[in-house]
Amino acid sequence: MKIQTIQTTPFDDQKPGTSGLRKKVKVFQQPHYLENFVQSIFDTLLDDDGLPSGAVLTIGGDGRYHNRDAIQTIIKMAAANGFTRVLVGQAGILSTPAVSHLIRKYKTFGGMVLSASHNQGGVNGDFGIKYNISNGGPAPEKITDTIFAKSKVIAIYKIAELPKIDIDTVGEIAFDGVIQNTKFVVQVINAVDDYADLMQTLFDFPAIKSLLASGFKMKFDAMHAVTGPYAQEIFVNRLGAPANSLMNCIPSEDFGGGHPDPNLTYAEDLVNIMFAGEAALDFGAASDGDGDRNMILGKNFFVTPSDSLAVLAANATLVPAYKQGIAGVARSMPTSGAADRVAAKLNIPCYETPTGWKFFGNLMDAGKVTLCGEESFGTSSSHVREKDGLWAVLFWLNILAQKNVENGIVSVEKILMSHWLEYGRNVYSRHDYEAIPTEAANLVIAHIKAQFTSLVGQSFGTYIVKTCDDFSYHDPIDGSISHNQGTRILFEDGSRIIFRLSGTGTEGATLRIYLEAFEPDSTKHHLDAQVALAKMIDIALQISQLKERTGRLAPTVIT
Ligand code: G16
Repeated sequence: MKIQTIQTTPFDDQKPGTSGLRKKVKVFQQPHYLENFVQSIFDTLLDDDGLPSGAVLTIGGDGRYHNRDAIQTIIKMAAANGFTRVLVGQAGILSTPAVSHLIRKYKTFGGMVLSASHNQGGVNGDFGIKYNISNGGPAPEKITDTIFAKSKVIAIYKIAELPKIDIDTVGEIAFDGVIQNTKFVVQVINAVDDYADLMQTLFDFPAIKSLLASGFKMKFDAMHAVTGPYAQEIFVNRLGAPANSLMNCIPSEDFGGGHPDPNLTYAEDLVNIMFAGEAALDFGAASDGDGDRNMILGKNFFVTPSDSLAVLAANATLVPAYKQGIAGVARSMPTSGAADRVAAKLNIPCYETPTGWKFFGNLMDAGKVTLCGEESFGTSSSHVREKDGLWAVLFWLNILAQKNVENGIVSVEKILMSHWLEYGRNVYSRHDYEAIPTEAANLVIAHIKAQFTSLVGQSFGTYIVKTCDDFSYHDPIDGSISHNQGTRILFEDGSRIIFRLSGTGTEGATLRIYLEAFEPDSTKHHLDAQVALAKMIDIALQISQLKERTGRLAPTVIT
């Protein structure tokens, strides 16, 4: 195998965001753009102790436009940079949690995930790339900072001269290695089986199978994205759900022209099915582009991701994998405190981390937490080191199956109502203002911060501001500190308003407002969150002057 060393010049915009590098496809298609970033990753890995002999790299993506081309390039660069084997998902497809599982199961050195997650795909859409370390989780900030630093000074990249590789046929293709008498092997693996097997070890498949056979009706929406084949194997082939329990399950390069973000706005078709009054089904769920997010719906009922985490934690012992109990829970700072209440009752720790799954890795590796969750539709456990959409769906089905056996038909809504009766309700909503000019968004944040001192002690109706700050996280395991992780207005009664700029968008800035108020009174638990939070929403707009400063009169997405 011949290795080419190609001269290149740096791009100045390769700073990884909340989850890897995400840009428009057209940006990634510029000559050397992808190669520079991949080489910067490899240079970062080679910096430490170098690659161990026999290092294997897992590669897979969500099947979006540019996935196949990028995979061919990464395979050749992996060969040139000292990997001896790559594991590639068939057709280049692997969900993010499946990559995490494969890294862990086959002890590969790391993995490349090609995805812009919930962002739109297609030739005019987004592409992304993320490196995962040997624990299966996203590279921590220490590594992503180094990758960015390398990308700013890169002068060459290395790429092997290899023919176009067939990634559609399961099997192995061996090439002569860089060093004499060695081989470089491309191993194309079935994308679904290992992951489906893992799920079967965690959950009570016979109980879920009985539930689905009992007339309980569900619909899973893969949003034309990566989980389609996984859902077919798990729900239909292994759990016996009828084929019409699935929708949009054939992955497409542009996600059917849609936005593969499982929320109340972009999963509209599923939402219409689940909010069809009497005709609505018992259970609905959706996942995103790369399969790590999940949305859970009951009959005419939406479960916020924050509540979902709390319900999973409270009911974990109903699931075989967690029947001995959970070690602890972690949630991102903007996620509601519902899980904290469960943790307190279970007498287990609850950690508050910045937004981004990478912050959970250390806690899970140290055995401090079992379940983690984020308000951004992410929930998972230490079975992998990523959030896991289908895992969350199966967890809910397992809980429902178990409660049905014990009590007859128990709806998702009933589970939430009993949960709130026991713990109180952390009423929660997130308002997103997408694609606003970056400068205007920065000015809104600066305007809020300028009021940090004057706001303290101010009353807004019955709400009195207790403190304002920028959230910082001190990692209890490695001691690292992450600053500027969200601007918080905290009220005397525990209510919160948080402002944060998204780290995953590719167009202008997305400003997120997170709103939370605690409601102990069960006669008010049925209230719509927008109604219950109306005063908080007013306060957020008043403090931020968002309408005046951006000209936006309403959020793009409300969850
Ligand atoms: C990514 C991260 C999540 C994080 C989310 C926040 O999600 O993996 O851990 O919560 O971004 O996004 P933002 O910075 O836009 O608020 P995903 O599903 O896009 O990989």
